[in-house]
Amino acid sequence: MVRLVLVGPPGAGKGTQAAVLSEQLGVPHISTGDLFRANIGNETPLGQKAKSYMDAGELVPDEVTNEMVRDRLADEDAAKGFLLDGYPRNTAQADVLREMLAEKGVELTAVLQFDVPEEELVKRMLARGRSDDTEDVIRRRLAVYREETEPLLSYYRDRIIKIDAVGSVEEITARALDALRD
Ligand code: B4P
Repeated sequence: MVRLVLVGPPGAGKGTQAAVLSEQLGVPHISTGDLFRANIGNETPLGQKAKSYMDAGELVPDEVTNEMVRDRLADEDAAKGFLLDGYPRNTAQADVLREMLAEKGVELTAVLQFDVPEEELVKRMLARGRSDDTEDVIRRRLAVYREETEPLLSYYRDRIIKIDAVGSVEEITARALDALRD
């Protein structure tokens, strides 16, 4: 049973790899970005709260995000392990996750850090062209990553595994699976 977190800057390919890895490892892929986008698409109150933050490249407030993840982790399929993609994104969220897991008597297995140079990130996101992938919003998301999310690298120093995430999707999956086997 694996309980993994994927950390990396926006556009690093967390969502791309999480989809493949969750299938290979047989655990659900839980993406806070996808959950927010589904709520926005369905015009739920949660989606209405999240939209303005996402459009501006800011993090959605922790209370909203943490409750959404708490509900998702309570689903039956998450009892057999999970792959969290895009959560936690700051140390306050990481503290809440640690408490949620402690209540279940478990811990994270590992944290995979996806490493990609900034020019490559911008290129990938501009090519993806999601509504929050304009140049200004991308720059803001990168700044938020450096300020808010990068501190997680030392927070999780005892279980972090750094993956070179430049290369083909298949190469990166193979690197991640190899690293998890070591
Ligand atoms: P996310 O949905 O998490 O998206 P992301 O970080 O921008 O992208 P990701 O790293 O998953 O890259 P992808 O695989 O798509 O976040 C969006 C927003 O949601 C945040 O800005 C924030 O507002 C909010 N949010 C989410 N979680 C939150 C939280 N915990 N707290 C608060 N707010 C939160 O790949 C990017 C592109 O690269 C794709 O086009 C892909 O095809 C391409 N690509 C992938 N792998 C490649 C490779 N190997 N080579 C070339 N291109 C590749």
